[in-house]
Amino acid sequence: MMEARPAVDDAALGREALGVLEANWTGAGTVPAPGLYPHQWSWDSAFIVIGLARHRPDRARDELLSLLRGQWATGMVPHIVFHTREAYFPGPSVWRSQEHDAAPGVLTSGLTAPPLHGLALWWLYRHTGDAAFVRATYPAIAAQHDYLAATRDLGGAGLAAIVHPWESGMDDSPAWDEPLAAVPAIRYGNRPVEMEERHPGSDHDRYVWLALHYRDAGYSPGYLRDEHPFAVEDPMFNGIWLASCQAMAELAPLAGADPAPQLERAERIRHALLDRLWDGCFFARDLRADRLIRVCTVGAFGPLLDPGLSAEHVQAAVEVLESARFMGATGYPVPSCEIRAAQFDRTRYWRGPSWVNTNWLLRRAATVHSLDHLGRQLAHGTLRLVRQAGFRECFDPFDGSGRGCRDFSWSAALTLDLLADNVVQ
Ligand code: 2M8
Repeated sequence: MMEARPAVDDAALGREALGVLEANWTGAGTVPAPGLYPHQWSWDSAFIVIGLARHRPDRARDELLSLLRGQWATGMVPHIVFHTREAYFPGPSVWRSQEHDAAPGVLTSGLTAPPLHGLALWWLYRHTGDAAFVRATYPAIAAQHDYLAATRDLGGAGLAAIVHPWESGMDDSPAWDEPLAAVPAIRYGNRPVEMEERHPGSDHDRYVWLALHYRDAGYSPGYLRDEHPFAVEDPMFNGIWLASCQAMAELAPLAGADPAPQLERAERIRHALLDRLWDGCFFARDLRADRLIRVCTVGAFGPLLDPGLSAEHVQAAVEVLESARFMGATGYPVPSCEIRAAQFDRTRYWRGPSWVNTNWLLRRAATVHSLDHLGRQLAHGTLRLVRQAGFRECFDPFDGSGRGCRDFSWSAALTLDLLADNVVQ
């Protein structure tokens, strides 16, 4: 059932969004949502930087700096930075980052997340012209890219592999079902009730198994390369990385850096995406089983972020996106899994619901390829969702009702960005 919510005009919606971000600011970073996510998450922060760039550039800068305080000496930007003592599972006692030489003083997780930060920095510069901030943060983000190239190119072709579903940001996506089946499901103590509700079945046990084994191997690159059972090349993670490489190449002169390495990396990612993940649509590749994972999720559209993707591939991917497999049959953009797949579930987190962040990324892709009609549909549909249901974590793609937690930061932040483009409903 649709939740009752008064219709609000753009100015009121914008004020509400800023209010959510203010309430979720801890003084050291923005939490994705109070209660459920009480720390700082990596790609959430990048979306928050993007959303605040035109409204609160000061806060956007603090958000990025705060996240980067969690960066490891290896260049790895962790998926969670723990700024508070609030309980979250798996928390610092699981990750034990403080026992690792490369970890910073602040406690963090040992995994990474989609590397959107180069694009976020570019976005901030584009809207503020703050070259000094680019100079200050460019080296950290360049180091993040170097880490991915040096440690995560497990397939050897230029793509970064994720080694845990949490690294994709799309935790319960059906794309991870096959590779996860190879991971033991051992119950580690009692799980919090909300975990049980969000991840029914044994998948969460497998997530914990993967995290503990990586930790116990000392977060070692050799273990990832030779032993870790979960290694996947994901088109969304790599599409985002490619966009961040291009963004960093544009920013390089401001930082006195050479753009060539970023451009070369972007080129390699583009070719590898097509060589290794394309078969009429982009799919993730399971590196351990050495095969494509043939379920089409919203992640399939990540490579559309590349302005250099050929017109032929853009057209083919957009046809799938606009077809009855995705937004052609739902009332709202964009279901997180194609609706005809057996695994599609409109009620389950990342297995069907629509998300503001993936809608925003696809709208960005539409802008990059001058697909104005698609861009408008994505922006209008997203604003309709938050107007009707509030800044929820995700939404039912058929009736637009809200799901997951409330006052969710990236839903608020990216609404601000959409409103700033004067998108009228
Ligand atoms: C979700 O992930 C966390 C684990 O990192 C969880 O399920 O508890 C995902 O939606 C992820 O994309 C997001 O960054 C995080 C915080 O919003 O929540």
